[in-house]
Amino acid sequence: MIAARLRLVVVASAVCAAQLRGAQKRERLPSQQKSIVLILENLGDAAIDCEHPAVRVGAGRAATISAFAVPARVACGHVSAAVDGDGYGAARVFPEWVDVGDANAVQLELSRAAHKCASSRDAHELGVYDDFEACVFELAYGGLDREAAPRAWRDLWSDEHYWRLCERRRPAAALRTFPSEASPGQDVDVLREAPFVAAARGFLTEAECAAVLSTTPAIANLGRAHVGGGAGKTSFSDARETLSTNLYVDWAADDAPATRVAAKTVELASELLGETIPYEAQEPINFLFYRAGYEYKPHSDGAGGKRGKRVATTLVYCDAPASGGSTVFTGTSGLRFAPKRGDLLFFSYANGARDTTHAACPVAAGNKSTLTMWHRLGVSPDEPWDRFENWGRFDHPHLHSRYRGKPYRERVTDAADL
Ligand SMILES: O=C(O)CCC(=O)C(=O)O
Repeated sequence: MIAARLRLVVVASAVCAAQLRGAQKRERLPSQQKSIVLILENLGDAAIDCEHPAVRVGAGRAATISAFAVPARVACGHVSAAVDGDGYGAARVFPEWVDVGDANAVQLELSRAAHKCASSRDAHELGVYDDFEACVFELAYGGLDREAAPRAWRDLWSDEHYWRLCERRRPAAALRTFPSEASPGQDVDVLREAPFVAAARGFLTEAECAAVLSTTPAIANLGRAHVGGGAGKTSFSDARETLSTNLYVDWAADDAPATRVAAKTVELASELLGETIPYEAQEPINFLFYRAGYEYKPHSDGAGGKRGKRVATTLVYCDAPASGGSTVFTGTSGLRFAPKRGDLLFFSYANGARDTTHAACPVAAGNKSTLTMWHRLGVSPDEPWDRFENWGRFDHPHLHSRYRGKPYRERVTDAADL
């Protein structure tokens, strides 16, 4: 029973926390300290002493977030563990070990609590709270500090609306379905008419995904995802927590797995856009890999309009998460797409970015991966995509390669051709 667990409190008043944050600006933290918000939770049945911050963890105390420099190693009683991650961390102290989680673990714990609160049956059983967030803070880790918890909720989930969109919204149903001409045997589900969003379920087989992914470096070697930083530099993005690598399509190698998959994807995207997207001279395919807790916060991919700019995106999900990790559109009406393995999602912003802000919700369990393609009109091997942006150099070895084969849709005699 949650209520019966023992909790540790590290009490830090807002004033005290603000002073400490100020102090951190002036002084460098000793290397054995981290500037994160740490939640300490005592799951043993006796009080324990924790060092740094020196605190005695008594029975029946509520867990509290401490918003100041915390040790890089938490030691409570005779157990200790390294504190992981940035921003937020949680140490669950058991009598014989400490289970340390990073910001993702805190985010998922907040979500677990929110699910309990959202269920009216549980809420009824668990009692009446001032409001939804108060309920979440009461149930997460058995009770979070009422001053610091709203900040954690805001930082990690934005707000209740976003959490509900990711976690509670019914996945979008097809408004209509039609057979694709570009991909014979493939049905397309239209999920929204304007701006247009559509899904092609089971677009790639496991074998097609495996063939493409065999060309990527080992997941362990993937760098943190980067986004265009403007002014000729590349920057890392806090908004995107994924592993990422680029796949450079060589259009001259028309039988290579990545070329075939790219051609198949571009053909479908052309059909759905109603305009012929050139195969060549596009950006590389961006492969994103998400582990539990990874996400991509709300963003837009482009605004269409001018020649050479992005007009549409396709995402092919080669791994689908067991739970969480939906792709959501956060605009006024909101839309949630819960991918299954091999599905493709298409959305257009040819007529502007309005209502195409989207996000990858945090993966709650399992892994997720996408092959993302951003489609542009008016590019060619002589005028490739990077002529139209100032995002710095991407060393695309095949940027000027040309496709000499038949268009993909003419090559396909049946769905088993790949
Ligand atoms: O992984 C997702 O669900 C969304 C990915 C995305 O938004 C992007 O690659 O631009």
